[in-house]
Amino acid sequence: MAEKHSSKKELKNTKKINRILITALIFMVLVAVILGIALYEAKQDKPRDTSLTVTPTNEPVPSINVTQPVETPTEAEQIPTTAPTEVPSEAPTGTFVEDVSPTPEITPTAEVIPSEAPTPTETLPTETPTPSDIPTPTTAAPTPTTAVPTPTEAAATPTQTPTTAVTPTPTTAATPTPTTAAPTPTPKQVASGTPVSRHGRLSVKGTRLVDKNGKAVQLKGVSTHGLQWFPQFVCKETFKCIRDEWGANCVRLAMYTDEGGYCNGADQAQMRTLVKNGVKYATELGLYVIIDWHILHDYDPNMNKADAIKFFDEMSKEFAGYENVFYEICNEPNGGISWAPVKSYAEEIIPVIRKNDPKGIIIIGTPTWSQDVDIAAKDPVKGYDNLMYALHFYAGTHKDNIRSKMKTAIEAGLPVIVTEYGICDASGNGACNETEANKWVAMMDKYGVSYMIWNLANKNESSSLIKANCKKLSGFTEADLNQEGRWLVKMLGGQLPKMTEEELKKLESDAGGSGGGDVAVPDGIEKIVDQNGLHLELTTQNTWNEAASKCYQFSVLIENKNTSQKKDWVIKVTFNSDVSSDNFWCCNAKFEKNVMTLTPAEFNRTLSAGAQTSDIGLIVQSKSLLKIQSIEITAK
Ligand code: IDC
Repeated sequence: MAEKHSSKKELKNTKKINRILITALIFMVLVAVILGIALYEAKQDKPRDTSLTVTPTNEPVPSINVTQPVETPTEAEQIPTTAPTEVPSEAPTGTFVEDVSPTPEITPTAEVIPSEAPTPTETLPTETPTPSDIPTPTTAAPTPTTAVPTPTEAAATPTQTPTTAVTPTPTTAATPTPTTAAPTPTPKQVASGTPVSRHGRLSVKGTRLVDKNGKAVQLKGVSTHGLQWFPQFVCKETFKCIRDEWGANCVRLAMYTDEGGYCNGADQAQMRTLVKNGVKYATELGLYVIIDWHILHDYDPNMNKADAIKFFDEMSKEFAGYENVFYEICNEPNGGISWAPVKSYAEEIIPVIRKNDPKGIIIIGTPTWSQDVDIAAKDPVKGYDNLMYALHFYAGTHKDNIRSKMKTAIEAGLPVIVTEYGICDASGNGACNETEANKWVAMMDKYGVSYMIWNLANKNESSSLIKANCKKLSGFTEADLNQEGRWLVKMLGGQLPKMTEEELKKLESDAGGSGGGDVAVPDGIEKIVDQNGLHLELTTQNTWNEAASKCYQFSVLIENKNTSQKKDWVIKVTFNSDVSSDNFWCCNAKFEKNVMTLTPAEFNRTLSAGAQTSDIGLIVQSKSLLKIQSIEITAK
């Protein structure tokens, strides 16, 4: 039984082992099958990566990629400018293998490269490309904003100077803000050098200025305002601007003697330095320069003659060797002073200058605010070369009557120079009269007369070229200039309307000759009255016929002889006949039939004890010869 039991047990064990073996065999077969499949598959399959979009190939780039360069410089300036159609050789080429969005790396760059990307030649300023200026493809191409030449860059070189001194043509303005259309005419022609380098020392031949070659020249320039008030414009930057941007060839330095000027409180050494600096700047820039002893309220040049002698002695010693310096020995004698004392003053000053500077041109002022050139012409200073005589006008006030004086003087052989003029009225203020100014320019050009405009400053008055709110010293735009300044730039640029031959002839015949036909000055028209402690002088400066009218130019002087201040003076003049006027300065004037009433301008309203006012003037018209019936002066 035990054996039976044991063999049963053995049989059971054997079966168990067999089952295990079979299971193991099956497992191994399974493993082998799986491994086989795996190996097979490993042999057959490729790795998959669905994110990959480009398969590198060595194929040529399809055309689609040519228009969309695959290189993506982030900055426009990194783009080679020579050939946006060429793909750099190192650039990865590629083909789209799946319809997937391009990754940032291959974003088409067309929007980065401006489609009209400027080529190097387009972006260069057009005037003078030199090979070294042209950007090479390897250097950064200029971006359109910096590369497009601005008008300023395109402007002609600032060293350009007027074509000839006869008709200076300004260069294009190198103003900093050309978009505001500065009144800067384009040059027709550009001459090299400066006015002085072209023309050298000027001299007087007959009635004209001629250059070193004997060729007639005209100075067309600008006068400063009183140096004691506006010294800042004695400045090389400003002088360069008036030469290059406006086309002037001369500057006048107006050194006032009175009104806080050289003989009336100014630091004389400082003033002389300022004048010398002005001459220095003008000389460095090749401009002609006039040193003006600017008498005005001190109406008789003999008043400050001793100072004048010392001043001109020093100046002519200093500038004897200069080719560009003129001496103007007295701005405007006035106050009724006649030619004789002015002439005798000139005869004292001229030898002082001549002893030092034998060649410099000397300009002599004439009576009646430098209007009486016709009178000087009858009795000019003798014994010296290179003398000229000043004629001044303000186009709002002085018209045919003064043009007639100019014509008369020149026809009598007097060399006339307009060292000062304005296009407003004689007060330096009031409305500008461009029609009359244009007539003046036509006449002066016809006779070859030189002219310097009043004034290079920014005072709040019509005769200041620059607006009061403009603090610049150069680069003036149209908006920076007053009407007179804008007119000047046009005029110097040769842009005034041209006169026809007939118009010129009429102009000359209107100016007549010999003073335009004097009307007799009626008896008693010069009046001196003393009333209410006020001394009044009403003087006839000039008389002439104009159309059917008789014209009388009066000057008025008032002195307060009271011991107290007086203000709001009123002068009432009753004539024998009806009178009218649209030309008065430094006062207000009303006309009712035959009564003329004069009242003050703002600046001469108040007269302190002992004070005088003398710049008042007016031109009265009447149909008949005038006589004064009565005059009265009152004040508060
Ligand atoms: C004027 C100035 C003005 C100043 C006045 C008095 O424009 O600002 O207050 O002188 O000094 C002249 C003179 C010139 C005058 C000018 C205008 O030569 O000095 O300037 N003028 O009145 N003569 C006729 C007119």
